[in-house]
Amino acid sequence: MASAKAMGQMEQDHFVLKSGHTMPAIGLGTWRAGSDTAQNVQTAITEAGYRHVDTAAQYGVEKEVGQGLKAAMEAGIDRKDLFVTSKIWCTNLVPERVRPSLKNTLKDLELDYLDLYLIHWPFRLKDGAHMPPEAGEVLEFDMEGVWREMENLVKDGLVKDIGVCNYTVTKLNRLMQSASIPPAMEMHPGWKNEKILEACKKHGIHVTAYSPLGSSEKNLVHDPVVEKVANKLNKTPGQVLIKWSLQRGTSVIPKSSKDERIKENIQVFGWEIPEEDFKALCSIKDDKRVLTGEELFVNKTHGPYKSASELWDHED
Ligand code: NDP
Ligand code: 1BO
Ligand code: 1BO
Repeated sequence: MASAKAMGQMEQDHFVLKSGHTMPAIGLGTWRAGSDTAQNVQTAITEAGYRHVDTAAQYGVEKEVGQGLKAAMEAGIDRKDLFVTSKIWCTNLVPERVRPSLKNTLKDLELDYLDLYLIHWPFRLKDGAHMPPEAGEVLEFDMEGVWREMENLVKDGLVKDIGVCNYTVTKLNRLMQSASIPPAMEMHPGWKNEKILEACKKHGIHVTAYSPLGSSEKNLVHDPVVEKVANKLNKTPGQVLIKWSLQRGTSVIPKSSKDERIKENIQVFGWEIPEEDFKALCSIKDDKRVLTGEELFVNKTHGPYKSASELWDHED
């Protein structure tokens, strides 16, 4: 189990990726960010001090994120001081669609490069696939071919780093020859995801924890253990959950559409969760993922994936 002082990274407000590039430890999440996204991004950067924003083509808010970034840059923030992540969606996971997808994302974000481009999920969907997918809508995914095209984006300076999300140890091992793979995985005390974290650590690969508060569905801010630790440390439950992720050595991308929470969620430096409280948080029941992928990729009758367990290579 990760210790309270994972890799001595306690007070670090950034991580250095294998490529040598720096990723700010706290990023603003933008999934289901809603109509105030542009304003939220601007506030996060210009008022709360965020320098990292996580988005995705599939979130449908890249244009709004772009407006927020633009406003922040007009207010004097340099592009080079920002870390912007986006993700390629499952319908575009064929080598010839990688570059056009990135180009669309850059156009919507009004940027000329991304700091990090991620494979959103390691499954390919047919255009217009249903939820759950109908027969024949989950297609074969040429993981190596797509990855080679992602590497070409790095070579051409369109993207600084590339990475993956929602991978298993099995799938990660397939990509292990590649130099730099920062993955994003669901991680919070209610889903610690130890196996992939340990596998990445072993290979020196940095991990970002997504849904660090347990997302909307399993929000852990009212968990009694989290509340108890928060009261003891005179912090909010959200801050305790975010700090827990940082102390495991992961960067973290909490989402909020509320200015006061956006500000609260980055006030996590200059203090620490003591070992005993960290352990208490780790003992919260490690139930199951919030994001199982089932509704996106499982067709119980026709497959190719007939259960969530198959999506995760039976590692859960
Ligand atoms: P989070 O764990 O960040 O939780 C967000 C929820 O918590 C919202 O309902 C938000 O409400 C609420 N919240 C935020 N701050 C606080 C606080 N301080 N106190 C109490 N409640 C709070 O969930 P997400 O699933 O959004 O994950 C974060 C980000 O990770 C995503 O937005 C996305 O960018 C990324 N992600 C990536 C995935 C991938 O496959 N790569 C998958 C899932 C997420 P409100 O907005 O009203 O404040
Ligand atoms: C459907 C996208 C899940 C959050 O990244
Ligand atoms: C892999 C990291 C995602 C951060 O935005």
